[in-house]
Amino acid sequence: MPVFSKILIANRGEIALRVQRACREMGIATVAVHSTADADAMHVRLADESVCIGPAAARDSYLNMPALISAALITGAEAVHPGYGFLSENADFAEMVEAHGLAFIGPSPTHIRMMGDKITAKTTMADLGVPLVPGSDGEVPDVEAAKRVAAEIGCPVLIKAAAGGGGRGMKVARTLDEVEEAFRTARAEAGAAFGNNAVYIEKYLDRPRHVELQVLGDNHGNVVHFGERDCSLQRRHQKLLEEAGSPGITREERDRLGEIATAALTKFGYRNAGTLEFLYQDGQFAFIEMNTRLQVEHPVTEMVTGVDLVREQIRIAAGETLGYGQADISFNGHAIECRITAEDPETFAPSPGKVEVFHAPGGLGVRLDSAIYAGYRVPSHYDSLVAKLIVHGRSRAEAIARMRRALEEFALSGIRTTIPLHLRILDDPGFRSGEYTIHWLENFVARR
Ligand code: MV4
Repeated sequence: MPVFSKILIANRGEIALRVQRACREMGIATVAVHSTADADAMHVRLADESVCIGPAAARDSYLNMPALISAALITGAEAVHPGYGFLSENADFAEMVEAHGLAFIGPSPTHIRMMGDKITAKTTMADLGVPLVPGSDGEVPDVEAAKRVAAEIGCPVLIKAAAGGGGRGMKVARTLDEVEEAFRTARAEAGAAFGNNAVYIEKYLDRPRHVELQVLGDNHGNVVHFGERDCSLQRRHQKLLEEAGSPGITREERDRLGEIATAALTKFGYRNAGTLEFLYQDGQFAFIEMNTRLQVEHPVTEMVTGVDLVREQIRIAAGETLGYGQADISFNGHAIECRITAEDPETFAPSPGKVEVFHAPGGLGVRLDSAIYAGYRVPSHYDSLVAKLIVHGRSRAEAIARMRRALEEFALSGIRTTIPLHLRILDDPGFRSGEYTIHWLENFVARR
C-alpha cells in the first residue's frame, strides 16, 4: 500500500513535474491544478487528473486557497504538496489544508509562522546554540536603540525587516550618522510592504558566501542533514547557479555545522524539509534565516547524497519514520545547477514566447528538470525559470566540464535564455577557483 493514494500538487512548472515524478514512483496518483494560462502546460498533461482553479493572475489561481482546497476535496486527494513559492510558506494555508482533513506536505503551521518572523527565528536558533551575526537582541524599537546597537557593534550595519527575507526590506548604514535615516526608511518600508514594521540590526558582513544547509525531520524526533549548498552566485537576490558542496567549506566544517543545526532542530521538533541559511566569512558561519519549504536548488543535494528529497517529504507527511540516521548519509562527488531562465543573457529583460527547437542534453551525470517542450508558449504571468540543468561529477572540475558540455548540447530556440551567460561564468577563472562571494556575480555582469 502506498503512503497516500492521491496527492494534489499546488504548483506549476518544473516543480509540479518534480513532485509528480516522486508520486509516480511511489504508486501515488496526482492531481494537477492550473490557471487558464496553463491549460496546455506539461504539468497538466502528465498528471492523472487536473482542475482549473482560476484565471492567469497568480492571486486568482495558484494563490487562491479556497479554490485549491475545493480541488483537493472534489478529487479525493489525501495530501497537498505546495512546491516552492506561491503558498509554500503560508502558515494559514497549511492550517487550512489540515483543517479539511488533508495532510500538508511540509512543516507544521507553527514552525512555518515561527521562521516567517526572522526575529523569532534568530532568537530561537541562538537559544539552541546556533551562531548568529553580531547584532541587536531581537527587535529594535526606536532610533535611540538603533544608534546604541550600531555604536556597540560598529558600522557598517544592516537594518532588516522581521517579516522580510530573501533580500527584501534591508537598509545599510555605513556610518553612525546614517543610522537614523536608514532605521526610519527600513521601518516605514517594512510596514508598507509586509504590514509589520518590526526591524532588527546586524553587523554588515562585507564579503560573505551564502551557504545553506538542507535538513529533514520526521514526526518521531529524528532530524538529519544533507550537507550544504553554496548559493552565493546571485543577481538582485535571484540565484543563477548553485553547488553542492560549497567550494569554500571543508568536510569538518560541514560536519560541525550539521551537528549544531540538527541538534537545534531536534530540540523544537522540526518536521519535514527545511533549509538553514548562513553567511560564511573568515571561517565563521552565522545563521540568518530558515526556509520552511523544498527549495529550487534541492537537486544538487540529491545528486551528491543519492536521496530523493521529495519522496522523503511525502513519507514524513504520512507519519513514517526517516528509518536512517546521520551516519547513513554520505556525500559523493560534486553537483552544480544552472537555472535557465527566459531572459536576455545581457540585459536580463524577460523573454517570454514560443519555444521552437527543444532538444535536452543527456548522458552520464546530467539531469534536466523542466516542464517546457517544442511548441510550448512561455507565459509572461509567472517567474521566468524554464529549466534547471543539474550535473554531477566525481570532482568539482569534472562537474564544471560536464556542465559546459551539457549547456553546449542544449538546443533551445524561440526564446532568449541565460545559457550563454552560464557558459561565460563556467569559463571564468574567478568562478573556476571557487573563491567567490555574494558580490562576485554582480561584478562579473557589470564587467561586460
Ligand atoms: C546580510 C548581508 C551582509 N551582512 N546580512 C540578502 C538576502 C537575505 N537572505 C540576507 N541578505 C544579506 N544579509 C549581514 N549581516 C548580505 C546579504 C546579501 C546577500 C546574501 C546572500 C546572497 C546574496 C546577497 C546579496 C546581497 C546581500
